Amino acid sequence: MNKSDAVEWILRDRPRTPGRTGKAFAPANIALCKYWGKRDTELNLPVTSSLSISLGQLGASTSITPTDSTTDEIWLNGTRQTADLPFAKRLSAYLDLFRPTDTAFEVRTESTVPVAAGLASSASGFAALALALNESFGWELEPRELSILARLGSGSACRSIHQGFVQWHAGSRRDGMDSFAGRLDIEWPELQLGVLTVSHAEKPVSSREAMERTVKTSALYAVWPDKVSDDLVELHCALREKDFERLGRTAESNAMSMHATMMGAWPPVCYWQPETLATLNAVWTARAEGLPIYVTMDAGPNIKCLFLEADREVVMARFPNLEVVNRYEKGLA
Ligand code: 2P0
Repeated sequence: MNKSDAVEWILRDRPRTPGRTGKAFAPANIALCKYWGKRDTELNLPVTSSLSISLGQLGASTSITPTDSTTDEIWLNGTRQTADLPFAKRLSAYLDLFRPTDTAFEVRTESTVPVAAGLASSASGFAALALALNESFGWELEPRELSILARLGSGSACRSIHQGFVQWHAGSRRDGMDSFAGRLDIEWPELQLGVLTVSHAEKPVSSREAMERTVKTSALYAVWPDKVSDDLVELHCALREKDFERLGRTAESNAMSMHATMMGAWPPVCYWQPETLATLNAVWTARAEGLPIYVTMDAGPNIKCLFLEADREVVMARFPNLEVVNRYEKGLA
């Protein structure tokens, strides 16, 4: 099955002509248990389930309007993205899945994720686009179906359809119709998340490529699915019992294990820079001295910290560069 077949199935009884401008917002998300490795690269079907926190008002706002032009007109943060740029190419290719012949789109995306925070990702972008398309075409799809459509753009985008704590169920069907994300019925406003930015440099290897290389060549990948199964059980217990140390330990161990699998690939993938290790050591020292703070990392050199609201002042004093994400209000705190 390819992406077009999946779209045809989901939209089988839905309108196929866009009617009006569709507008939507979707949050960025950070995984506590990572998505790392695909069982189907065409449909972005993961080997394992994953679990994330969505970032409130940090994300992407997208509007989409059908036009009678011959080419898409794509804007990102007020700047026109010409058709040769990777951002425009990837977006237009996604729109090809939905467009009737002779239809182009004007797409305007504003990202409220500060680039400096090192959180920029395709997840909120494709989730916002799927939601905006739903409005423009008048599909009235369920969140589960929207999550599947967002996944076809980028795997982790399926989690950005929801706020709060979100689980992406890996599913086992070859057509991916059971691989979608759902919101967990858990609130934990005291749980805080902040970013320590080590570098803004573009990543040397895309996460897509790194994932594929890891699955194909890393002997360590064989243990990853079992590690994820254990960590998901731990995370669910920690979330249910609001056990911060259990949550932090599991999330940190999960992220470190993911990086270990990619370092074991050939050629090795290492996103860490010298400052990454220095920052990790600073966090580990603070923790050894009694500060409850844990880290998670994605496919890049930057470090995301987990801590509790009660420790916010001490954490900020120790890490003045920490950019705290306020999941319940607009922007960075
Ligand atoms: C995650 N990452 O769970 C993991 C952790 C990066 C490290 O999801 O190829 O951009 O578009 O499905 O979603 C980044 O991968 O990859 C990602 P594609 P995506 O957040």
